[in-house]
Amino acid sequence: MKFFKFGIATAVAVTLMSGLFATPSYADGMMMAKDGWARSRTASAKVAGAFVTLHNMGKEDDRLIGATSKIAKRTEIHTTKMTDGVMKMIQVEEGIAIKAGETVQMKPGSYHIMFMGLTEVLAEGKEIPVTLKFEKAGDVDILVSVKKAGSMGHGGHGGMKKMDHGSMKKTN
Ligand SMILES: [Cu+2]
Repeated sequence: MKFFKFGIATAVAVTLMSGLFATPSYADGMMMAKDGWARSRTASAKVAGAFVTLHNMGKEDDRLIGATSKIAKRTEIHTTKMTDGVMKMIQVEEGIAIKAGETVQMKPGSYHIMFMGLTEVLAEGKEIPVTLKFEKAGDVDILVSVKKAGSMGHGGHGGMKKMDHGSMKKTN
């Protein structure tokens, strides 16, 4: 229903906005997903993370509630949390909230799409189709580009976090 109501405005907005980004954008209704990427993995890898930037162009808050893909047995939405000095990945059961007009950027060390039980090799240069499921916007199909292992995204912007391991001091 939303699609018909906002269809033309959305199409115009997407056309205008898509020119601003170097990589393709995908829009369905009021949710835009762009810059989907993942690190390449070796053939023996069982899991992999993927990252995408979500922009809610609508007037209503929305929520990413799940994802599906054909390259893994299960696709989950995860976040990374520091617990007792250990980085742990946790499935976000409640999904990721994207408020009206706001942007959420998934990145290493934070929110990510997790492929569990890979059935395909994530080789550099591959484009992986993933369907994102939103509470209100419904299904949004995206393509995740597989980049060289160790890649932190577009020249490191957004993904780079200060790692202080080198300067850590033991006090005891
Ligand atoms: Cu994960």
